[in-house]
Amino acid sequence: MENLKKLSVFISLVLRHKPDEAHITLDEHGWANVEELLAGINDTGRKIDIEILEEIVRTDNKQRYSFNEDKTLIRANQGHSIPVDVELEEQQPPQFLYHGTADRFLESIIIEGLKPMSRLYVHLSKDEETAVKVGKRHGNPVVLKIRTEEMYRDGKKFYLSQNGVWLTKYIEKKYIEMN
Ligand code: HQG
Repeated sequence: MENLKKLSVFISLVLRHKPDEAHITLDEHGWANVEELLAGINDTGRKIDIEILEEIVRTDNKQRYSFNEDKTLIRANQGHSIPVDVELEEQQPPQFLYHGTADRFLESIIIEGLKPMSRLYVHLSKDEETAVKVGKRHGNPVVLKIRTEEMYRDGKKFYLSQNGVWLTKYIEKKYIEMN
């Protein structure tokens, strides 16, 4: 299990940020060739085969990855830092969505708004509990409530990833609830 987790972290690095690490490339839609990925991962000294990869995809706690229909291609559903287009459909968001962050970022967020930083989008959760978990990854968690319906009415675009994460390019500070 521990081994699967480590492999999954590595696959997430390869499919979202650094395909070079497994000596592969992604196409414009973020797809990696499964055979190339497996060979590339084995080249790094890690041990993986298609059964292990399928298990990682099936059991991932956030459903981070998808295969294409015939399982010849695989990609991360969201979270990329490299510019790929995973063909997300625009969606109307609910009235509010939540962004989990750490208290040490607040000062800067209040001045600059929420930026995607190293990723392609700002990530938002539909409930506060999930946002707390996201914030904890960075330190002492703080949850920001975002007036997403108002943003949408103002023409801002929203996308919902395959695995239920809401994405938008940038959030001006005026849409962040401050009380
Ligand atoms: C912060 C995980 C200073 C932002 C999660 C966040 C998520 C600012 C950090 C996904 C800022 C970026 C993404 C500003 C934003 N000044 N800090 N102006 N604007 N920030 O990791 O949202 O497990 O890139 O608040 O579940 O934490 O990887 O984004 O704290 O869905 O699948 O800059 O990653 O999923 O951090 O997490 P990240 P995130 P996985």
